[in-house]
Amino acid sequence: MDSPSRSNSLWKGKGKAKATDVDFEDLNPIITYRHLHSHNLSPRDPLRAIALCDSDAFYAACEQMRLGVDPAIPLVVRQWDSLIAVNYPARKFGISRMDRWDDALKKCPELKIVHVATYKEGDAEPGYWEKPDTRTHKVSLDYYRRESAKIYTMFKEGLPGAEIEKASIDEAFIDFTRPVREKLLERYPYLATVPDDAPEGIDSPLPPPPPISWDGLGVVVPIHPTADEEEQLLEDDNLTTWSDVALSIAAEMMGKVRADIHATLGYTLSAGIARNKFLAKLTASYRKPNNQSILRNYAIPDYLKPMPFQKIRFLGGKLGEALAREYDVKTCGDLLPISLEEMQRKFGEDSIWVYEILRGIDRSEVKEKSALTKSMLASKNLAEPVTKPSEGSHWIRVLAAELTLRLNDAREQSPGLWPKSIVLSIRQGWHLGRSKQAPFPFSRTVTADLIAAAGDKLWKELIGFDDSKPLPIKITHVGLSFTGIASTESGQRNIEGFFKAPDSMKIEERGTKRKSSATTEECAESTAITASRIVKDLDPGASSPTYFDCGRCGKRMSLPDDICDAEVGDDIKKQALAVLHTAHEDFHLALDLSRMPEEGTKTVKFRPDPPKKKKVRRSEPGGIARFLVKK
Ligand code: DCP
Ligand code: CA
Ligand code: CA
Repeated sequence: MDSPSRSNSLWKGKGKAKATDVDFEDLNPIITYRHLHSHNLSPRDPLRAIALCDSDAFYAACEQMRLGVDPAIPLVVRQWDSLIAVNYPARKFGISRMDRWDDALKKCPELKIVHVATYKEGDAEPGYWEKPDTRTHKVSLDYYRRESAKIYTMFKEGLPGAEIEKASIDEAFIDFTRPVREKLLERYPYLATVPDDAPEGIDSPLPPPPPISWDGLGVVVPIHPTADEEEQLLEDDNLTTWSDVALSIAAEMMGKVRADIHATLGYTLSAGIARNKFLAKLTASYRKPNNQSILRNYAIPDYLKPMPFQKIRFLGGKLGEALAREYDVKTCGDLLPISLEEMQRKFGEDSIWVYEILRGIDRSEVKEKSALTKSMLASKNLAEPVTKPSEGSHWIRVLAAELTLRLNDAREQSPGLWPKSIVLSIRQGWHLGRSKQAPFPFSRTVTADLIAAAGDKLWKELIGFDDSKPLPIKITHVGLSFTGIASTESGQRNIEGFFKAPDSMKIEERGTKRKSSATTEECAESTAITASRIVKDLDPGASSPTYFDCGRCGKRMSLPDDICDAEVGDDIKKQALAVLHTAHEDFHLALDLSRMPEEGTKTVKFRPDPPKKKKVRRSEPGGIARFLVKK
């Protein structure tokens, strides 16, 4: 091990910081003892090591494990006529998610096709049916959610000290900075104390890093992809930085957990490891499947420059289109000559983040989401709209079965969990919607009958069951949800009380004309709650952009990053937006109810609250906000 006595000549290393490009001048920042010893690890920390870990062909892998099928056999997961997951052996036949199941079968006659599980009325558990029908069945992703939770638990247990943010059903960001820091100090103990002769004390730069080997740590993205192998090796030796050391330790840790998950659960995962979330995500798909790729700081410029910027998350939508149109360009490199001032003049102050992303800078944090889901939504887009009031019961039973299973799953983890309210929402298209909400009384056991009865009661109050009366709207979407899920508090009424109550509250919605006192912060919280959930209720096939403006609070609600992502199809975005819409409405309803006296005992027509002092901005957003809203 190196000793501190080496330090005499070490300070010369300081001058080595070598920017390969004026646009990328922070590739080898000076790292001091203060950085290393700081307890507050900020996103500006020069030794950050972040990974994005994504399961390979996730739903297909889940089905392959469930059925005990050989992983070399081509397998796809079907949802109605579309494919939602294609394993890697099937991809070799040119099959992709864009194919219909019958076209895929033509490409590979021995293809194993598994239809995703569905709920059928009257069944407590989803099942795998021979011929599920979208007119009567509802897709269930419960099995994938459970497998996803197992993977997440293995991340948590296998990576103590790391911050883990579940980003979608099959991926998570992992911030390795803290555990890497500990390992650095353990492995290079001479870093633990500032040498007496350090010229600037704790602000002195660290001594030059030791040589490291990348062997067995994954695929290292080359600094100059066009250089020949020998040149690349030479570069590797000459350009090792402490950031590389940090990334290599993170890669070691990541590799171990991926191997453990594979050995225990059978899933293969791919990871990207880099200095920030944006680059980690981009690097994760460098070599799939079952691989991890490492993007050293010096490799950032040549990796980013040829990348079509519209492939980058956030830039896949309108903003990307506007940039491409404005400057007639395609790649990140093409946009580098645009000055920050120019960009801000055209796209607003906030476009500094685009400017920075193009230079490989992203300071967003890896944040663990609250373990507790505060709401649960089961919803269905109806291929055939409900045309008679009596048709409601069927869907309520189907949705109730899903909520039962999910609430029971959650209660296995935390037995005291109970929702405050149950909400029924119906919608016609995008603008006409109605919801009705009631407190959900406590009962020791959760059954589908119990939930369906509560749902029926809401339906009865909202629509009725009299087929001779016309429906108020053509119902194309039905949602049943629980809100305010928390550990049970005393004082909740029991179930009998619920059914004796005179009437639950009624709130009607007319397009976007409603107003309320909900603050944008509250709405933001609602998005955070729903964001993690949206991915779980996907059902390809509806229509919309990637955001909507809430008519009540003026807040623009955008889809979470992983949905806006280029790899997610448009149909999924549309569906996800429908879920976000309903969930956001539910949030407002819950808020209204929480502010009303005498919970749940009378019918209340919604009245706008008096105007608040602090006005919610409703005007059309300008600058970059025209294209997106940062979350
Ligand atoms: N999914 C879906 N519909 C989509 C996209 C995804 O239902 N349009 C579901 C099925 C996928 C899972 O989400 O298995 C994860 O999505 P990914 O985009 O990560 O794709 P895969 O995991 O299937 O493949 P890859 O190995 O490319 O990550
Ligand atoms: Ca995946
Ligand atoms: Ca994914």
